[in-house]
Amino acid sequence: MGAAILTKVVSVRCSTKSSKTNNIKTQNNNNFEMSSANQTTTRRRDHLYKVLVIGDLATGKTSIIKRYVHRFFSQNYRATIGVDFALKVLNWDENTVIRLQLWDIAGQERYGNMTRVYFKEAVGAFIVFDCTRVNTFESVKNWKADLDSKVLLSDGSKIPCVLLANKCDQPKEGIVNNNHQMDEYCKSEGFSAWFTTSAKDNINIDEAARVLIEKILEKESVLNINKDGEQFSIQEDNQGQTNGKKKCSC
Ligand SMILES: Nc1nc2c(ncn2[C@@H]2O[C@H](COP(=O)(O)OP(=O)(O)OP(=O)(O)O)[C@@H](O)[C@H]2O)c(=O)[nH]1
Ligand SMILES: [Mg+2]
Repeated sequence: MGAAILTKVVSVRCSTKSSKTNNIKTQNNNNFEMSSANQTTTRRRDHLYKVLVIGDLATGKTSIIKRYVHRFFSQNYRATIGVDFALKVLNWDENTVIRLQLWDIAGQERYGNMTRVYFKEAVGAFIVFDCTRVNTFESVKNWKADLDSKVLLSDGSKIPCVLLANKCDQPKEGIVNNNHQMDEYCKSEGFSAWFTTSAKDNINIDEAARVLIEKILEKESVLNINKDGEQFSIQEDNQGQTNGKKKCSC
């Protein structure tokens, strides 16, 4: 099995800076106490979030990930087989690093047939359709239902999911042309948000990811993550750290 294995998901590192002049150490019953005067404690937080990218064949899932992670686009179509992985590292704010482990799941997997292993510990998802092909929009409901039936947060709520209407650099077909109808659709189907995107022209991909991360952060207390340690690590096989070309055999 060549899949990257997520072992721990949250890391909190603490560093304490204290003033040399006012820092007094006293010994008390064999314990050292530090003066709290003039100390500032910085909690540095690293989050690793598993995010699924699903949707019909050739809707642009891999292209969106390549654009987001590698700032690269290719017209050539090579269907994903199984699942690929990519890691996007973001300095979210001065104390927070966010690592998005993107699971690029082949459209060939088909909703309903996807193994539950893909969903394990996922905390967010993108569902992608091709706005030039209405049939790929019609599948969105099924992808969403499959997602919601296989993964829930610890409070029983659905994981945040953002809908992407990709290839918006081309003429669009169907209700994606009507913002109001799309808003209503997303509300009724339980999407956190929707965006028209273009991997080709780099439209709205960073924005969509930012909204998904914000929604994940709002749910932080109920995420499906292993919090029994203070460090996380991604164990990968010997092929690099940020872009897995590995196929999950699970
Ligand atoms: N015009 C245009 N073409 C795109 C865009 N995104 C992807 N494509 C093209 O659409 C085709 C399919 O893209 P992929 O990213 O491989 O699609 P996928 O969803 O990963 O496909 P599977 O792995 O088979 O599920 C490729 O030829 C891409 O170049 C886009 O935003 N605009
Ligand atoms: Mg692909």
